[in-house]
Amino acid sequence: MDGSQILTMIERYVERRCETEGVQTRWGKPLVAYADAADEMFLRLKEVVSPSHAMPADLLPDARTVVAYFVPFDDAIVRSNVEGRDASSAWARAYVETNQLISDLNSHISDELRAIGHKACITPPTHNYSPERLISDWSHRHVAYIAGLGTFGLNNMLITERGCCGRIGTFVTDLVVAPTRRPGIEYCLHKRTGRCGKCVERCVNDALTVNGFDRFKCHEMCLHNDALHSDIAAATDVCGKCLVGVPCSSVIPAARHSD
Ligand code: B12
Ligand code: SF4
Ligand code: SF4
Repeated sequence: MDGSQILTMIERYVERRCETEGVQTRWGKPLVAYADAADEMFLRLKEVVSPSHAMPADLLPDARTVVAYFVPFDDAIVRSNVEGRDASSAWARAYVETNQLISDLNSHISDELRAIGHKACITPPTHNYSPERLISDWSHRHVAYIAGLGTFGLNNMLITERGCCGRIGTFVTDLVVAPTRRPGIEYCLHKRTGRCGKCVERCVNDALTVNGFDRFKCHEMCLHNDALHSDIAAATDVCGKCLVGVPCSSVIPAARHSD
């Protein structure tokens, strides 16, 4: 199995899920990127994220490749969350249904790899973090950054070729796949040109500023929406106002000529 076959498998799985009865969320075409499990940048996560951040070999002793994919939300879901302070119900549902999609897709990939004599270690899309520190020992977006899936925005999100409104899945395998080249530019306009900052203007709970991010204030807002959308599922701890209605929501933002 090579990289293009993994991409096809992920694309087909997402397409099928869009056609599944009872599933309301619609997704765009996923993106996939591959990192060499021995890439030295993984070691930097012990400083950048936390000393207890796992290495690929902690998850799978004979790890060779870390696969990261991004499943973008359909534009209608993104638009639904632009107005107001509360998260839209379509955004909350997309969170729940995409988490389920990623869990199921990872299990499917793991089975497919096992069938051809390979192994995969899969981790859940979220809720794998310390509730006191609000930091995970397997940060999907940092792992996805190393794999070349995108670059970090001022809003903290990984911005991909299809923007940042969507969710990230990762898994570690003993299959050897050629690594993806990391983007040569910053996708975030603020980082590239010093301008924009629309995400900061849109933050609804003073959690995001140009100088930093208060994860506890952000969590407070996510818990507010969790209570609001409890009819959808047990965990709908979302917000995402700093991801929608901004230039990097669904594309790599283009700089103006004057920038
Ligand atoms: C804990 C957590 C939360 C907490 C804490 C947030 C946080 N920023 O850590 C709370 C509950 C508040 C939260 C909120 C949200 N979350 Co959340 N969350 C996570 C979780 C479980 C772990 C994140 C983590 O440990 N980060 C590590 C810390 C240290 O990093 P950080 O705070 O992101 O800050 C780093 C970046 O700014 C980065 N950085 C900036 N520039 C650069 C440049 C370089 C070169 C490098 C290397 C790094 C770098 O460095 C900072 C420090 O390391 C992940 C799932 C997972 N297991 O990965 C999802 C995840 C990060 N969340 C996600 C989302 C979408 C959200 C929300 C929009 C809620 C929603 N769904 O509506 C908000 C957005 C908040 C925000 N603006 O950051 C997505 C992000 C998708 C994407 N495109 O990036 C993830 C990846 C889930 C998923 N599977 O897709 N989340
Ligand atoms: S809204 Fe602008 S400043 Fe914020 S992450 Fe997107 S491009 Fe960067
Ligand atoms: S998710 Fe909401 S509270 Fe958190 S930083 Fe973005 S806008 Fe602010």
